[in-house]
Order: sequence, then structure tokens, then C-alpha cells
Amino acid sequence: MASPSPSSHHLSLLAKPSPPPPPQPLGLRFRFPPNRSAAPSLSRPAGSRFRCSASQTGFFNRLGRLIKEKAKSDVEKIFSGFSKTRENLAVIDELLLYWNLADTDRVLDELEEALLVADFGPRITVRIVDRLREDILAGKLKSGAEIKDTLKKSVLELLTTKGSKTELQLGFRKPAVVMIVGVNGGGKTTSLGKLANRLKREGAKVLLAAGDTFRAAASDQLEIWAERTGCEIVLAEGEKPKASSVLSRAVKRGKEQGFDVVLCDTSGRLHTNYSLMEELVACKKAVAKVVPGAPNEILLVLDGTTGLNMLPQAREFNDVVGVTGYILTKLDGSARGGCVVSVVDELGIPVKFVGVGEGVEDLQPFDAEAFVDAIFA
Ligand SMILES: Nc1nc2c(ncn2[C@@H]2O[C@H](COP(=O)(O)OP(=O)(O)OP(=O)(O)O)[C@@H](O)[C@H]2O)c(=O)[nH]1
Ligand SMILES: [Mg+2]
Repeated sequence: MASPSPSSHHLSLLAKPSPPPPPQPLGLRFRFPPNRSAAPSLSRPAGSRFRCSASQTGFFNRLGRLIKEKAKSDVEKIFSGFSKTRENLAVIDELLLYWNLADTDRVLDELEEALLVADFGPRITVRIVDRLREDILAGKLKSGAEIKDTLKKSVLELLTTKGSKTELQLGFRKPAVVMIVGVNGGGKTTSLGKLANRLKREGAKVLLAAGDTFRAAASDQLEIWAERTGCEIVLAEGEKPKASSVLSRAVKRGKEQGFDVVLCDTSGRLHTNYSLMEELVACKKAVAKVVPGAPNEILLVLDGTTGLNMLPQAREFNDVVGVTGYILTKLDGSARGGCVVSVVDELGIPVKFVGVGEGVEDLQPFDAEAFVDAIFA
């Protein structure tokens, strides 16, 4: 994990107006040296080029933060992405508008149902409703508006106590390696492409690795994303290529050619298929051999339309490979946005991105506050 580096130089790069930064000492510059894309030199002593330096730590911290910061300015996008969940939960406003103490049981029953329909899951729903009931009976909440406020606070608390580290953690060694895993058709390749787009836009040099060696069309799909985002790509070679070899080759190239981030696609697999899950462990080991500490992130893609079915997937993938964050996709088409909360609560793993459409811009860094505002508008 990246250790925090001096904050002054980070702050100057966030999207806030600020005076021009003072000249910085060489070791704290953000840009990599101009020769970073130079051809690999095999004679270079191992480790001399990729050792941890303040500039790399700074770059990756900045990248993670910058992307996260953007989430706050993208609230409108998140709002439109969650429109179905919001419509679904709008019934809560109607309920609370005419709330009075004598009506508490009926209102809380209906509120409970609305949360369950939105896939908050039974455990969380009961916890939220019980807390509201206690506060109402204790006389702490005296109006519908106060009840709604406490409801929002409870959801925010659930998200921030267990899944607060929503920034990408890219470590301090070049290249940072991100593996994208998940079941078939969840949106791995699409999310990888969108993520490449974001990272590239922030100035990172990104390499894509076509680690889905299972489906013939998978590398074509990733090649289209490489073209669309202007990123280079490492493809599988030979007959029956092994995913771990492709990823290992990609990370080696990333290391030799000064890439900042290598994004690794993988085949979709059922979390119940033991041998396919083991293949992921092999992939993980293969990249760690090339860059110690890699992969920095293992992002599990979960399809928002599957609702609570995603919970066993999350548990299994986490047990086998250790998931560092979720990407929740297809929340644009789903009225089940509450699953964001249940999946964070279940394993204490943060949601890092949400997919709210099929376009290149439709991957939003997750921001708990914006999310709560979006679903309980
Ligand atoms: N509406 C919507 N569609 C999405 C989103 N993310 C992905 N999709 C669509 O979901 C479908 C599957 O996406 P892929 O990226 O190919 O999924 P995958 O997990 O890589 O699939 P496999 O490699 O076959 O396991 C595609 O049609 C995508 O356009 C999203 O956030 N919203
Ligand atoms: Mg794919």
C-alpha cells in the first residue's frame, strides 16, 4: 500500500483554485522522467529503475485522489445513474410526509419493504428500521424530515465505517497492477476500458493485458478498448495460451517500458468453479513474481442487476484471491442500488467504482455521500 507522502504537493494538484506551486525538490516531482517510455534496456541492473521513490508514491497517490475528487463533481451523473433506485425509494418521501407518531408502526413497515425491494438486504434493513423506531420512541425524531435525515445518516455510516477506502491504492512501484475479476458477463472488460480511459486522462501511461484467454472474441473486445482509449495492449500468443503467462508478459513489458499502470482483464468464471478460481491464484502469483507487491488492486466486478445474488460471489472471490475493491456495474438499469450497501457491509470491502451505463465515461468513482444523496434525493 502507498504510504502517505507530504500532503502539500498533493493539494496543489487537486481541482481547486490555487496559486502556482513553488518549485519542488527534484525527488517530489509528479512527472516521471522523460525517458520513461524509452526502449527497455536489458543491461540495466535489476531494481535500479523501479525502486520506490517519492515521485512515484506521489504520482500514484495523486492519481487515486484525483479520480476520487472527480466523483464529487460528477454528482449529476450519479444522480441520473441511480434514477430507478431513487424512483423506487421515493415512496419513503410520501410515507414520511404525513407521518405522525400514531402511525409509526405502519410507516416503518412500509419503509422496511421499500428498503428490501431496493436490495438493502434483510440484515441491514432491520438494523436501520430498528434504529429509527428506537429514536422515534425515545422522542428524538419528531418529524418526517428528521426521520429521513436519520435514515440517510444510517446508510452513510454503514458505507463509511466498513468501506471507507474508496480511492484506488496503487502502491509505490511502477507499474501499478490492477486485476479485474468476476463472473461471466458482469462488465469486467467494459469497466477495464472505462478505467483505462480515466487513468489515461489523468496522465498515466496505461497498458492493457488481454488475460481472458478463454473466449476467442475477448481479445478483440479489449483491442477495441485499447484503440478507443489510445492505450497499448499485450495479447495472448500461441495455441492454448495461459492467462498467467499473458499477465506476466504484460507486467514485464510494463516494467521494462515504464508504464504507470497495467490493467489486467481476466476470463469470466463462476465463483463455484474450483479450477477456474485456482487459475486466478496463478495469475496473481505470476504478476507478483515480476513486481513484488503486485497486483495492487484486485477489483471484483459485480453486476448490479443480480442484487443480493452477488453476495456469495463476493465471499468466494474474496476467499480465493483477496478482493481489494468492488466495481458495481449496470446500476443504471437496476432498481436495486441498495445492494451497494449490503455488499460493503457483508465483507467490509469498499466499492471503488460504479458502472452507470455502457459509454466510456460511465464509470464513476464511488463517493458514499453522493450515493446516499442520489438514492434518497
Ligand atoms: N447498462 C450497462 N451495461 C453495462 C455496464 N457495464 C457493462 N455493461 C454491458 O454488459 C455487457 C457485458 O460486458 P463485458 O464487459 O463484456 O462483461 P465481462 O464481464 O467482461 O464478460 P465476460 O468477459 O464474457 O465474462 C456488455 O454489453 C456491456 O456493454 C453498465 O455499467 N451499464
Ligand atoms: Mg470480458
